[in-house]
Amino acid sequence: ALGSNPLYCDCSLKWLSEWVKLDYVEPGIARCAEPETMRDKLLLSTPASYFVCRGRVSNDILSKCDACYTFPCHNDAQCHPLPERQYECRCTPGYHGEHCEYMIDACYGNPCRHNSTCSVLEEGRFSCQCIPGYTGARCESNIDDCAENKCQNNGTCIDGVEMYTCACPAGFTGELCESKIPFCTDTFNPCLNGAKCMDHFTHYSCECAPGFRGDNCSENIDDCQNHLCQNGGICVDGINDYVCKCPDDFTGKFCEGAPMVAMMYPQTSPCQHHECKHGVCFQPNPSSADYVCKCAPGYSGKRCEYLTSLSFVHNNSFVEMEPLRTKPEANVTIVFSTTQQNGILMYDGHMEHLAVELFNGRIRVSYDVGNYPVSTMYSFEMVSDGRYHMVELLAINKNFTLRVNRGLARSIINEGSKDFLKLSAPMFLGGLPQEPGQHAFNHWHLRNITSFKGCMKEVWINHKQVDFGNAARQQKVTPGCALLDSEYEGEVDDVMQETPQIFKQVDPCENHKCRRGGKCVPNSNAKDGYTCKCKSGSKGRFCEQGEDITETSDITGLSLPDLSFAAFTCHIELEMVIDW
Ligand SMILES: [Ca+2]
Ligand SMILES: [Ca+2]
Repeated sequence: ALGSNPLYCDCSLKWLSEWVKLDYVEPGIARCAEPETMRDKLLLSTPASYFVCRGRVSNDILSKCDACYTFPCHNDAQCHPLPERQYECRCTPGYHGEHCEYMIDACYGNPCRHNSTCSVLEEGRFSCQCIPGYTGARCESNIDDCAENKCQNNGTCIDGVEMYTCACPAGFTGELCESKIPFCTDTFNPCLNGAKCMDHFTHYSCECAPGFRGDNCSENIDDCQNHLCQNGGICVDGINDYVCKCPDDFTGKFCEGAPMVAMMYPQTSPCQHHECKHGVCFQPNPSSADYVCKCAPGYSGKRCEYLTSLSFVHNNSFVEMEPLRTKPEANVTIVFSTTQQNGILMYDGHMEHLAVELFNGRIRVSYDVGNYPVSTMYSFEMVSDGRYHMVELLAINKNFTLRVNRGLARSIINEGSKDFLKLSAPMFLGGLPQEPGQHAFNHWHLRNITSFKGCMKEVWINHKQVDFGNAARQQKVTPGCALLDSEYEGEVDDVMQETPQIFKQVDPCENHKCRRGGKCVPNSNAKDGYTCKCKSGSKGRFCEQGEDITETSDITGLSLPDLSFAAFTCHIELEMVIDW
């Protein structure tokens, strides 16, 4: 209805007023809302003469029905009304803009950069009034605020607009890079799970607690990867450990204790109270009281109580042992397997040292009892083929002897006034912790400080097999050689039964035919695999020609005693190789 509209009762509504009164079309609620003088007056009862214009009518009212009424277009532009009280200005040549208010001149489209203001100078010319921070004819240049910057600690200045910022080098922060990031303090220690945070000035690193890994040691290593849970036991990962959740009545750490045992065998069954520490009890003959322990990978001994094989699985794996005893001699034998070309096998010392590592697939030894310069040697044998190799190391005073795969022994002598290697630092196998590792690397004791990656099947130190269970520290190692065993299964079986057998090499001088005291010298190019070095007065392939001389008994053939390495070295002439 008409009455519900707010009516603007200006002077042009006289017709409406009259029309309403004529036929009572609108019963009476239609009233004026505007202008103020007419407010609330009823259309029906207000005399028609009130709805007549008095004085000048404002443009607002006049333009209500004609958007162009007020001539909004400038510079002689034509105005065209559009629906909904809109309009359009059609500019005369030379002008532009919504209302044709701008001249098309040298500043058209603003040639000045960076929001600066363009001013027309004369025909075809203009000038730019730059906003602060810019310069140049078109304000195109950002003024170099870095000319006198105050960035500290080698921070890089980045130019801005009337300002600059400093890009800080690693380890620094602050507007001017004035503050050192306080690594490893309470406010900045991202290392998790009990890891040790280390401040390296420009960055930090985390030395994870056993069982964790990741940059910030956030990841709990899945210890169930090679679990030993049996009989359907479910492995539950822990921290550097796991537990087996056994089904039914199975018992034992690995659920190896079957409920059947109790039923099948009398209470006296030896496996009821077995003493297998890291293994499973096995009764070969049910009628007998004997039992054997079937050891978990890496463990050996009658009760599987010794941890004798270890896999080094990470490039910072290592095992820490007590310092190597070097008097009267130090004798270390390592049986290992790896496919890596480089890696630390063992290290002991600080300045004086014994370092043994893999370097480009060979064994490298660095030996320094304190007599400058250091003595080094490399094995002839290549050992990074994934097969098992034995390296025997013998340090007697200044002499160091290396033998690989029971082949030829070779020695170096660290000649000088110092008599023997005095060691007080822990001996490390397979790798080194960060700090001694860096020291050894910086002093060229090692060519590479990455850990040995592979398996040490057996380690003997001074004629005693190493039980890694007694190691002072183990980092990122796992029991056994499981990873390698799957790859070289048959071979490993041989090794497990008769370790020395696989190292047996045919010695070319065994049963040699050198006569008249001639010395047998292995020579792979010779027909017999050796040549005879004849004593003066004799000659020939086997020194068989010449004057009759008495053969001496001390130059017999080289039979290799298997057990004593020391004895072995006495029997052959050591080839001295000094590696400068
Ligand atoms: Ca600037
Ligand atoms: Ca875990």
